[in-house]
Amino acid sequence: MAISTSMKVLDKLVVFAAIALGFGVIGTSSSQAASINRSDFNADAINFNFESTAINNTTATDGNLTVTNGTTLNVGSVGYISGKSYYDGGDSSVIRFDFLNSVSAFGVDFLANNANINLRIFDKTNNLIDSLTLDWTKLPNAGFPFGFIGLNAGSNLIAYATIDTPLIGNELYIDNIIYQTQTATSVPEPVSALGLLAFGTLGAGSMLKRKQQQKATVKA
Ligand SMILES: [Ca+2]
Ligand SMILES: [Ca+2]
Repeated sequence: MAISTSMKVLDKLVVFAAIALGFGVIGTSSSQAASINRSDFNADAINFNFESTAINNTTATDGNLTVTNGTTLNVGSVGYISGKSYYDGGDSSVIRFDFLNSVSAFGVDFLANNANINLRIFDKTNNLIDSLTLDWTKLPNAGFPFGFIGLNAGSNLIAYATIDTPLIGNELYIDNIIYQTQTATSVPEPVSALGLLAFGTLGAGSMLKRKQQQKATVKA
């Protein structure tokens, strides 16, 4: 009786701990996310400009990134858009970017109709990490304002992203996608390296001791 009651309490504690942990992770990723400029991406960030995609293709991919829910078109150079770009299709579709391997930061150039531009980044369990909306009235080229929009999650959490405006039809072209993963730049600290060395020495020492004991046993 007592055991089953304490088991039930334990079960509840585990559930509470799991919920607390889940909220903690979402909270951290949200607070870490921030807008990012193209110039703030790493030198080795990957660029995708749609030039390798066939005109009228609804899917554009570089292997890791796949863009869907629109069409590849050649509209020439307007703002930052040049050569082939990707158009949302003149309907209510929302352009989506899926990453095979999650990335830490993502951004894209856009050419939009007169409407605010919204970028959202999600993790692989469909949690919204962050959302960024740009005010079109503060962008150049009234009529079809253009600019760059990007979000930095701080770590490799971005599994997919979406870009859209509140308009339906003739609303959004994108080009020059840039994304990066956060590379592990940390090196082992001297203290932990020393600790490992000490552990290794201890291990070797006790092995030697064991061998000596074994020898002693054989002799006896
Ligand atoms: Ca292009
Ligand atoms: Ca749309």
